[in-house]
Amino acid sequence: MSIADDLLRLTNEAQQEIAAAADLDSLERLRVKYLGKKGSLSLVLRGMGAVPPAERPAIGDAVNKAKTQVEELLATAQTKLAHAALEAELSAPKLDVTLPGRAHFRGRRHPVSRTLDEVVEIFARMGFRVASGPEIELDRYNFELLGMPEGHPARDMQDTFYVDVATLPGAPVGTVLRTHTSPVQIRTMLTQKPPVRIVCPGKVYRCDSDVTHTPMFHQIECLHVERGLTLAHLKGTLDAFVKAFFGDDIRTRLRPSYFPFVEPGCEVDISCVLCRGKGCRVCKQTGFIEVLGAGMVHPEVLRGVGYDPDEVTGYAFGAGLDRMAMLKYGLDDLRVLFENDVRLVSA
Ligand code: FA5
Repeated sequence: MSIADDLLRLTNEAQQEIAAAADLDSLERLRVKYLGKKGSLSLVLRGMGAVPPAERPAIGDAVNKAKTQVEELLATAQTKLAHAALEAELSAPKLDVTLPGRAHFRGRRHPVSRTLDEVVEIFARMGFRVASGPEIELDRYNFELLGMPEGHPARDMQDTFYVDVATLPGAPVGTVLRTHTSPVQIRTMLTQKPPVRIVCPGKVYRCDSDVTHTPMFHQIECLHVERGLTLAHLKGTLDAFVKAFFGDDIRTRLRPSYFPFVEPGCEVDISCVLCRGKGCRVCKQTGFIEVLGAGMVHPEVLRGVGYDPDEVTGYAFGAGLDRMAMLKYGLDDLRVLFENDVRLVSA
């Protein structure tokens, strides 16, 4: 068989295979098969040694023509297949409306921050101003001026963290992490003449840890000193606050209790916000839950800050904001508020 016959056979074969190629990859394999270095058409040239020199130019010419012909066939097929691939991609459905939607997480403020803001707003509407004091407090303000001198048993109920003055140069002896927000009462009254009407929200610290106690927690202190205030003003303010925060059907109950800086003193219970007073596991079937300590400011405390207890009287209370957040948001363990659970801050 002559070289010319070989060329004719090869180009026919290439034409058929290229026409049948289903995709661009198959086409590339055919390009290598016919035009590659070791491809069929290149191999034809290797047989040139046996061709008489006079015929070689004509044969070379024929091989080049065959190569050009195969190249053109490949280029045409490639354009056709690329176009078809693009068409297929464009017409394939891109939007699958049956897929479940992707949730977008939005943040929101921590339950304790929300509770704090809401409580402050309620008191602002009742005419109370916001006061603040340091979290690292003097023993004198945290205990002594509140009727708890050194050795007083009531100090044990608020076992605290004492600051080691050796590691804090300049700190006076008797520096503590405040155990309650009540020292802000003292600081305010020492710098202000009556009438006084303040609330003070903030962090406090105690050596405590169980389902309803954490070593760091938040309180809001309320102090009102003016002429003619009685326990009825305390009860009325508490009622208004609790109803505004938990709902109109929530009742308050005062139980006698002891705090050295008030006389009389009381614990304040509210009807259980979960069972609305019917009795449940959280309120231990009593229908009530304790939320704060309160009382009439002790005459000795008033004297200690330079006020005349015959002129003015006052009421005060300190509520646990974390407990209130726990009740409002239905949490059953106080500690989850401080364990960085992102669900608490996702909307
Ligand atoms: C006091 O701290 C008083 N200073 C309150 C007070 C103010 C009484 C003014 C009279 C006049 P008590 O120790 O009961 O009181 O704490 C008040 C509230 O803080 C409690 O009712 C409770 O809600 C919350 N609380 C106390 N300890 C913790 C704790 N470890 N973790 C979370 N909340 C706490």
